[in-house]
Amino acid sequence: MAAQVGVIMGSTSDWETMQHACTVLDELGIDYEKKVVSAHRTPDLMFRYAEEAAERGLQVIIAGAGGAAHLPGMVAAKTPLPVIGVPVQTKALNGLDSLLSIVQMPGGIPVATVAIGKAGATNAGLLAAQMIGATNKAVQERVQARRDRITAEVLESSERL
Ligand code: RP5
Repeated sequence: MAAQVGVIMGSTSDWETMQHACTVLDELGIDYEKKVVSAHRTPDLMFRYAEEAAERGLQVIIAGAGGAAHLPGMVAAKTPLPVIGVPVQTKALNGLDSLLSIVQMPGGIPVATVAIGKAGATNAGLLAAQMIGATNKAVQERVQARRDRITAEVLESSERL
């Protein structure tokens, strides 16, 4: 089946973080593609990717980057699709640089920004699934089943204290 979600990242070094978005999409049976697209190192590819994403059938883009993290915002500027931005944790500034670069978009071009690092990537996968689930009952039910499982695990772990 054609990919519904595009997972892009500025560098292969971002994969350690971005794999967590893909794990969630795998778990929920959502088709996705993954690719390195860099705002600074492959700017022409970035514009082409963003411009063609909607007509290729993608429904959501998850974009992760670190440092001067321009990828999510620039992609958002060139596509009508919702873009979820994942701030990758950096060594120099712990990802605060990535977070501020991604979250502080000017009014008019939104990027749905999640937390720094693994939790953010996981939530980006879930958020993409929830967006698709708004018009796809089966996906929505799988997201709910995942939540129910987490709730049961927490209640059970509390019993073991
Ligand atoms: C950003 O620069 C990437 O998103 C990555 O987080 C960061 C460092 O990239 P590498 O030097 O590891 O390729 O564009």
